[in-house]
Amino acid sequence: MLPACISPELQYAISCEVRNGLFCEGQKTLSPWLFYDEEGSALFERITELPEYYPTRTERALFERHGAAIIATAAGKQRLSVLELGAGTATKTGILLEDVVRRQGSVRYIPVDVSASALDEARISLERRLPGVHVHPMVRNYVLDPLDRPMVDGRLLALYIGSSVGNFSPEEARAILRNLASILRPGDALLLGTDMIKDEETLLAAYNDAAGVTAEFNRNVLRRLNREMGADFDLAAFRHIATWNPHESRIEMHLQALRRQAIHFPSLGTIECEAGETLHTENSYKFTTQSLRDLFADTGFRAEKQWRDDRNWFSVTLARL
Ligand code: AVJ
Repeated sequence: MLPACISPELQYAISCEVRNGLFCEGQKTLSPWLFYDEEGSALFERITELPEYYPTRTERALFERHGAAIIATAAGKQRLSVLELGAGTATKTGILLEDVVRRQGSVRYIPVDVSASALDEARISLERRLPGVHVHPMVRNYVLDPLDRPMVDGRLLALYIGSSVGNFSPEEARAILRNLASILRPGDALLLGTDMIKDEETLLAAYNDAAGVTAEFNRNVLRRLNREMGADFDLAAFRHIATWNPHESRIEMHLQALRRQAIHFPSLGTIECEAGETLHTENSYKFTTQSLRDLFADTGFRAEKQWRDDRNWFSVTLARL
């Protein structure tokens, strides 16, 4: 493996996460944005194609069926530019951008993501497939570095889809939407995609796939810390766990130490993990009609129109200030 080539800013952000999350008393945690290095982004793409992982295909079907209506509602009689938080490879977004191009001939698209490799893929594939789409990627952690309003004419449509908001606690989600609200102007819109609470078996299967891709995705964060911080995690000494926490309405992913072990970080020191102790690597919050309503109400948005599949598994809401 080649030595990591990452910016000093990224190196510093990763180091802060490790210091705060692993060199602490109590539950050890790592933030989910750490999953998305080049390998992690590729593993996530594989997750979206798994039979058990219903969110991506359910949301895609909503875009295929209602994309024209979603874009017509967002645009009114104005021209649209599109900003996307956590765009990744923007595979589903292409469906909506195609609807925008059909209406207005071309569109300025600003995808924001922590993964430069995912954004490269987004730009290359979108510009090849949809010549009217002009892509201006921004490599950025939208939580650590709040957004500025991009230079656009006409209305801005902010996409926050794929239930990415589910990675954040109710308080953090509110902070993110308030920050987004601060860069929107009257007439602009937010399209929020949220995974809904459903039977536990379906939820658990989506994060415990039979092929073990989610387990690899989860463990990849350790490989990243080995590569980018020179840590010495033994990946085989941790197992993937996903559980449903009904009190918090969230799936939790953890990495559980199979034996007592010490992990060394050359720049930070050594941590100890007891046998059975877990590193909490992700929360994926699931929503109800009411919790979604509260989220909008608390952040100054008003839901204008909502699209759901017939099982009510996923919902896409267009909201304005
Ligand atoms: C990208 C945050 C929406 O929570 O379902 C998929 C990430 N983690 N499988 C999700 C994920 C494990 C995903 N989000």
